Amino acid sequence: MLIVLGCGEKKTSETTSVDPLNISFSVISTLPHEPDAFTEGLTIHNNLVLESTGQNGKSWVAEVDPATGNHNKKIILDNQYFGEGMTVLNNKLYYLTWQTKIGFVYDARTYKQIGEFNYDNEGWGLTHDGKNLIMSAGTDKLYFLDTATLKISRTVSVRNGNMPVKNLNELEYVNGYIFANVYETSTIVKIDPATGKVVGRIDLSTQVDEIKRMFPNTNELNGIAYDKNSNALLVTGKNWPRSYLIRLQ
Ligand SMILES: [Ca+2]
Repeated sequence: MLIVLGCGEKKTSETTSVDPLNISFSVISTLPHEPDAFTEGLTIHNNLVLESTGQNGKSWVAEVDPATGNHNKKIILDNQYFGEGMTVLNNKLYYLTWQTKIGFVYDARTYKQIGEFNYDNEGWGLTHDGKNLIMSAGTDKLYFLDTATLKISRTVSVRNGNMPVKNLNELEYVNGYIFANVYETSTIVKIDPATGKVVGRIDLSTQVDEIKRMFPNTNELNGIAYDKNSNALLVTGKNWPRSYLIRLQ
C-alpha cells in the first residue's frame, strides 16, 4: 500500500514538473511604461505602439513612445465608460467598453469617432486576424465579429485538453495563432483559432514576481502586442511601470 502510494506521488510530481506546452522565451529589453495606465489593450500598428486603458474617468487610447513610456492621448472616453480592448483593422480603430456593452469605432488616422456597435456579452480583449475582429469576454469564449455588420459570425470555446480556459483577457493575433492573457494569472496561452485548443503557454511569473516585489500597488499582467520588426512580443500589466520585450523560442 505504501509502495503504491509512493509510486503514485512520484509520478504526479514528475508529470507536473514539466509543462509540455511551455514556450520558453528570452527578455530582449525592459522598457518604461506609464504607471497611470490601467492597461486593457496593447497593439502595434504602423510601427506605433497603441495602448487602451480602463476604469471610469481614466479610459483612453494613446500613442506610446516605447523608449520613454510617454504617451500622447488621442481618445478619451466619457466618465460613464470603462474602456477595454482595442485593435486597428483597415484604418479603423475599435475600442470596447466593459459592462456598457458598446464598442466605439474611430478613423485610425484622425481618431474621430465614425461609429459604434453593441454586443450582448461583456467587452474584454480585442484583436483581429486580418479579416474578423476577435473578442474576449472574461469567459472561455472567443467571438469572431464580421467587420461589415459587427455581429458575431463564429464562436470558439478555448480548451486546455478538456478543461475550459476561463477569464480570457487581452488578445493578440500572431502568425495564425491567438495569444491571450488569462486574467489574474501570470500565463499567456497560445490558442489555435480553428479549434480553440491551447497549443502553448508562456509563463511570465518571473516578470510578474519582479514587478510585484518592486511595485506592490500594481495590478495584473495584461497587454500583448506583436512587433513584426523585431519578431517579439511587448508585454506589460495594469499600472506596471515597466513593459518587457520578449522573444519566443
Ligand atoms: Ca493586443
